[in-house]
Amino acid sequence: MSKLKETLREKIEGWRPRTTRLIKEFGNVKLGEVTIEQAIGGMRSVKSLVTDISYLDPNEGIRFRGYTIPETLEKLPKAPGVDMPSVEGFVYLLLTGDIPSASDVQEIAAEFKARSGVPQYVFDVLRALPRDSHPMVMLSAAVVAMQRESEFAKAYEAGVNKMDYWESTYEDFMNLLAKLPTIAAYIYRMKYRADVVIPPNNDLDFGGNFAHMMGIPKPYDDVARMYFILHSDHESGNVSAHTGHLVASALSDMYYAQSAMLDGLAGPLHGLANQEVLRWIQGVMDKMDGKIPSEEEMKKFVWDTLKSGQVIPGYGHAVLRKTDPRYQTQREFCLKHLPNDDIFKFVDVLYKVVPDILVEQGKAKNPWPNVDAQSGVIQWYYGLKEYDFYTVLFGVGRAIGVGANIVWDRALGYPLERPKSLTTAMLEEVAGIKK
Ligand code: HAX
Repeated sequence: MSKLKETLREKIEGWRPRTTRLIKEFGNVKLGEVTIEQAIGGMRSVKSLVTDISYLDPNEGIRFRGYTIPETLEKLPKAPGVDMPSVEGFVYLLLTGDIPSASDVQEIAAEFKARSGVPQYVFDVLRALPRDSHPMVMLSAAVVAMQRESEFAKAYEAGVNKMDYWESTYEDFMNLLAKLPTIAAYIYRMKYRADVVIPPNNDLDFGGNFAHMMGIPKPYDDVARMYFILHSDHESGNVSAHTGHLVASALSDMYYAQSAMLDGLAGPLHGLANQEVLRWIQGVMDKMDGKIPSEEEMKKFVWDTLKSGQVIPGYGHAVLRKTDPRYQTQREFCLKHLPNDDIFKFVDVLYKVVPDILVEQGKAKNPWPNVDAQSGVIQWYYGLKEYDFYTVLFGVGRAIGVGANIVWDRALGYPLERPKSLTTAMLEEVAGIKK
C-alpha cells in the first residue's frame, strides 16, 4: 500500500470518533435558523454541509486544509527551476491535511504514471460526439463513459463493508485524476489543433505533462500547476462541489459524481464565467477596434451591459465579500510575466471601474472580482485563445477538491443528502399571510 493511502487510513481512523461523538452526544445542538429568503434564495449561508478539505471565509478567502493560498504555494514542495508547487503534493495535502515531503510527492507522481492510461473507448466516445460540442460536454461524457472502471462499483456489488467504502473510492479518485490531463489535452488538440494529438510524456509531473500535451512551452507548466491548485476547492456549497457531493451521497461512484460536478461547473454563473469574461472583453475590443478603452469609455460598456439586464462576468460572489485571493494570485502572476499584455491592461481598467459601478447600481452584495475575472487573460497570453475551453481547465482542477471530499464523505459515512421541501402556501402560512 502507498504511504499516501496508509497515512490516509490513519487519519480516517483518528477522525471517525470525532464525527461519531458529534452526532451521538451533540446531534441536537443548533447551528442556525433558516429564513424564508434563504429557502427561496438558493440556501445562501445555510450552515448544512461539513467538510475539512477547505474553508471559505467571506473576507479572507479560501484556506486549503487551514492554509491560505500564499501559504499553500509557499509551503508545498516544488521541483527545481519552477515557481509553482506540484499538483501531486497538493493532492497529498488535500487528502491528508499534511504538507508532504519531496519523496511523498515522488510516490504520488509514480502512482499517477501507473494509473494514467486512458482506455481507447474514451477517445472513441469523444470522436463520436459532434466536433462542435462544447468541450465541457466532451469532458463530462468522457468521465461518465469510464464508469465501468469504477473499483467502488465493483466492491459495492461484491458486498464490501461500509467502513471500507473509502478505499475503493480512493482508488477511483486516483485513477480518474491520473487520466484527466490526458483527456482534457486530447479534447483541446482534437477540437482546436487540427486533430494533432501529442502523446503524454510520463517523465513529467501532472502540470508539466499537461502543458506538454497541450503543446504550450514554459512557463505554461507553472500556469497549469497554479490553475489546477487555485481552482481545486472552495468549500462544499458552490454548485460544482455540492453537485459532486450530492450525487456521491447516493453512493453513485466517483465517475458519476465527477461527471455531474462538471455539468454544474459548466453554468455561466459558475465555472463558465471564465469564458464569459473573455467573450465580454473581446466584444469591447471589437467595438474599440483593438484600442484599450479609457476608464470613461469602459464605464459606458459596463453600464450598457448592466442596463441590458446582464451580469458583469468575473465580478460578485455568493460568499466572498472582498477581492478573491485567487484573482489576486493570478494578477501577481500577470504582473510578473505579462505586465504589458493588452488584455491584462483591459482587465486592469475593468478592475478600476467595475466595483464602483456595481456599488452605485446597488444590487450585487460583493462588487469585487472573483477567480474568473483574471484567469482567461493568462490562457490567452500563452496562446490558448479558444475561450470555450477555459472551463475544462477549471474542471480538471475542481476534480481534485471534489474527489478528495468524496473520499472523506465515504470515510466518515456521510449519508444520503435529502433536505426537506415546503410549498409556497406553507411559507405563506408560516409568514402569517392571511388568504
Ligand atoms: N453583475 C451584475 N449584477 C450582479 C453581479 C454582477 N457581477 N453580481 C451580482 N449581481 C446581481 C445579481 O444578479 C442579483 O440581481 P437580482 O436581484 O436582480 O437577481 C443581485 O446582484 C444580488 O446578487 P448577490 O446576492 O450579490 O449574488 P448571488 O449570490 O445571487 O450570485 C454570482 C453570485 C457569482 C452568481 C453573481 O455575483 C454573478 O452573477 N456574477 C457574475 C458571474 C460570475 O462571475 N460567476 C462566477 C462566480 C465565481 C465562481 O463560482 N466561479 O466558478
